[in-house]
Amino acid sequence: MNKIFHLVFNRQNNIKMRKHLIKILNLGFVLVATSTLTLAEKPNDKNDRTMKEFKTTEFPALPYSYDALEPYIDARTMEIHYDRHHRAYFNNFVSAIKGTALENSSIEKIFAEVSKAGDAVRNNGGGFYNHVIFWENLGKGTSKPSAELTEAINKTFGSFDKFRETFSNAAKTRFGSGWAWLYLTPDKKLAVGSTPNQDNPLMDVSPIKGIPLLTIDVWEHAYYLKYQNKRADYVEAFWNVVNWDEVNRRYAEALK
Ligand code: MN3
Repeated sequence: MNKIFHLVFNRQNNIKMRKHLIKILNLGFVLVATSTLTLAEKPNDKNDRTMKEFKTTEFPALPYSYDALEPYIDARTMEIHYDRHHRAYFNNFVSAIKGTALENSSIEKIFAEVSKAGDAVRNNGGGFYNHVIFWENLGKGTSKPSAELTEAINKTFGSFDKFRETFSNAAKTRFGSGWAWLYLTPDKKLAVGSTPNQDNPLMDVSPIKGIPLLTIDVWEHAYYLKYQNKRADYVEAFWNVVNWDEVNRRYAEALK
């Protein structure tokens, strides 16, 4: 089913069609899944669509082809990153929570108490979730920050350029492996920060806390084939392939 999804996706680069398909396919997955990962959906979940994706043992499809983000992110890197690294986190996360009470928990709840769940859940759950956010906030096109997001960015950072510089610095200066984030704090303010390894702002172990809006993976596996040690060049290239439509959607949903 994933393959069909992927094929249709490539032909129909259409957000509405995509959302519709996700709904239909998720229903299908839930019905056919032999052991469903019941990351439960509550009526007031902040990110309904994402939560639905997490209700299945199916590894989520990449929302575009491997070469879609060329030349900024090369096809070989995308293939290895998605099909090996991300898939391994997904499989290990499923194994880590199988047969435990966490199977019946939402991913947000798991992260909110991840310190109790142990390193396998923290590292693989984060590795699974962070990449889903990352793939979705990448894309090629002419999308822009919405008027609401632009206003909030200007208010918080002074200008879009200042925000971009702050976010890029967070990505460039994260020592070792990790992620940089634009996120919405619990008091509904924009903030930029970074996390080590596969941690994210939803986790109780994270010093930065909030709802992720935009992220960049700064593990070497995300850029080494094309950029080698030049993380700064990869971070600069990233701005050419930000899917602002998705960031706008996440922002609007996080504000609710
Ligand atoms: Mn990665």
